[in-house]
Amino acid sequence: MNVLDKRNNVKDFDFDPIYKTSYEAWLGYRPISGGDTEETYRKFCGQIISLGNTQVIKSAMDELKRAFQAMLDVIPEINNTVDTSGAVVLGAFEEIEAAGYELGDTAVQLNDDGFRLKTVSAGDTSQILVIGKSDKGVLYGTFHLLRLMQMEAPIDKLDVIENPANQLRMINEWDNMDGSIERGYAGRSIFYEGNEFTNNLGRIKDYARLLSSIGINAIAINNVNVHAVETELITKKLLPDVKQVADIFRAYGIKTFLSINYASPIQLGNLDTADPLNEKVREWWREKTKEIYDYIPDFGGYVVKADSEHRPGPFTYNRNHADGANMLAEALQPFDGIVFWRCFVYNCLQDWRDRSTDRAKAAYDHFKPLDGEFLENVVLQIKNGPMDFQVREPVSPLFGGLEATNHVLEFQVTQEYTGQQKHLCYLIPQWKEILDFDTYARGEGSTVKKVVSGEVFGNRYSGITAVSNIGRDMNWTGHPLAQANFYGYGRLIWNPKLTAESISEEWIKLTFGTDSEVVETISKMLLDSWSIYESYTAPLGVGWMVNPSHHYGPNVDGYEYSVWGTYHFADCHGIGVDRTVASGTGYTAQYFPGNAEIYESLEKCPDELLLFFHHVPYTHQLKSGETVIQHIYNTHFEGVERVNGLIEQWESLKGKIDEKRYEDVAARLDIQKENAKDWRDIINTYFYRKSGIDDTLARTIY
Ligand code: GCV
Repeated sequence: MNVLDKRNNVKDFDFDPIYKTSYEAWLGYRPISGGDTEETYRKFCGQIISLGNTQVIKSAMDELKRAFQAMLDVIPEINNTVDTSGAVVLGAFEEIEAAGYELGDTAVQLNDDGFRLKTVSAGDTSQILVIGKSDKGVLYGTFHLLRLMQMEAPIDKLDVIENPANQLRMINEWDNMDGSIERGYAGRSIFYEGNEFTNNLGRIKDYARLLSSIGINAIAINNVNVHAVETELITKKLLPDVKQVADIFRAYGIKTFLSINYASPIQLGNLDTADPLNEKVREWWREKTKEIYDYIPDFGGYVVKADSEHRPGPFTYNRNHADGANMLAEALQPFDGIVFWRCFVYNCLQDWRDRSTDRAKAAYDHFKPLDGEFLENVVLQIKNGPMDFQVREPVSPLFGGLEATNHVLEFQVTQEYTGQQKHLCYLIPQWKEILDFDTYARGEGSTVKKVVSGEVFGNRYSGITAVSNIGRDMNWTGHPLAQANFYGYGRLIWNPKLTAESISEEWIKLTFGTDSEVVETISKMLLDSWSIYESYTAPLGVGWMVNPSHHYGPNVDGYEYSVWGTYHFADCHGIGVDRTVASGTGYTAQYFPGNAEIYESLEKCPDELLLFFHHVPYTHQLKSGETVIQHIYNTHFEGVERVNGLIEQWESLKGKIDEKRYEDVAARLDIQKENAKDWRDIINTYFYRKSGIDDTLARTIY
């Protein structure tokens, strides 16, 4: 089938069978392998009893039908009244209880998006109840059930209750309407082309299925850098298209948000100001917001990047971020909408000669003083680290620091600084470290995961968002194994207690099947990959060292003498950024004492962050016993060897993976190897020349 989009001539769905496994990702629904498992499954799958009739429940039903047909070759009967024969029964708590099932205290055990899966048996027949607190819970429960079935888990005595830890579970698209994606590494946008919507509704629906299968419930469909054309997304010209997309996402329990241009009152409203305290500006936003809700009654709200990287914002009018965010929040408030206001605010026109300005301090310096001044429907959006999604950086001190303001954490699934989906870099272990980090905000145990889930401060709105890694490539993510980051992101933010190991195992079984050699090999590759990537790129937490602008590949001084505030300060004696209170920029003081003391101290600072916090001589001895310079040489030589190891592991799976995905991964690993060699040789040579210190193992350095 080859459907060409009428408007933009964009291929919607080029389902050459060769792409089938790549495209279907973890929702491939392979046939069940037979035996007892299949026997048990057949007892349930002949009938779906749907006790609710919302769009979301219909989506759950469609998914079950699709899956049962593919996994068991059964077309289930659909009913909406209860009988006693085998079935999967779908419904919200009240609906299932009203149908006569005994559910005990299920209702109190479920939070808004939670669900319970329960097998009830009577005589020879059994039914599986998929009970949601709401219809969204039913959908999430359905996907959970299908996950268990695809992994061939027993379901004859199920009694599972799942509640998401985070209530806002969001994804941010950085798609532009010209069809490009800022920091996108998987082809062009599925949403836009040629400054119009693509009308690739089938593709967008499949994206919605993938998102809801991992529990995502909110999406911002355009880049936070809102250019001229995208500014018009909130006008009559484009709102009908936005509505069409929002309709698709709604059926999967996902709310649609738009990134907006802070200067819209000037650019769209012909006002001469966007001053947040100007009554005409406020009125303009109220009217505009009302107009959006006329099209999309459950519109989520706005995402705003203001006063950051040349985007307009309240600073132009000598107002602060609370003034700007509150103005929008007030307009959204009658509709229960929220505004995500990003904290990625720093001076991007810094003078590299000025050692007193520290980009890492900026977000906290801007937002901590405003804590408590934001309206309740303002949600500050904070990147996981103080810089910008580096392979290694500390956790942003705003987590724990903000006590009286709703906020979410922002991850980057797209691999801007972690190999751009050419390198294998499974990010779940990194995100787990971040979520497990203890902020000490309310004493020991105030981990980031508890802060962002609202547990520590009791926030009304809280959760996690992330920059998407998908595009129009038939496998969604460019690198077939980068699907694991997309999948893992959703699973982890639903339940941050899941281990990286269990998430990878689940993803592999769903995506490639349950063969133990395949599962073990890919799992090992994934779990090692972040550390491998780190080993051959910027050392010891110093960050960057990438080519300017596109950020791919090594360039040690790429940003050293530039305006962006990202420096390593290497000279012939040493390297690193002194961020101590004692002698540096004072950044360490932004943490609670439990962390501040560790980061401030050269002795206590963990090796992996040493150069983020301290400037040290190349001969400084790490806790590992190596000197800094020898560590640099060793890790960079080892890094390339470890990439060779990845290649060998993958080659051991030849014949066990379908050819298309096998070849796609093999090709990416070759690229990774060549690029890792560049990193190794450029970094080692640079530091050898700077320091004049030989490698103790006398390996080749140029
Ligand atoms: C969308 C980094 C990226 C930019 C991105 C920005 C942001 O600077 O390189 O592409 O812009 O972060 O998060 O706003």
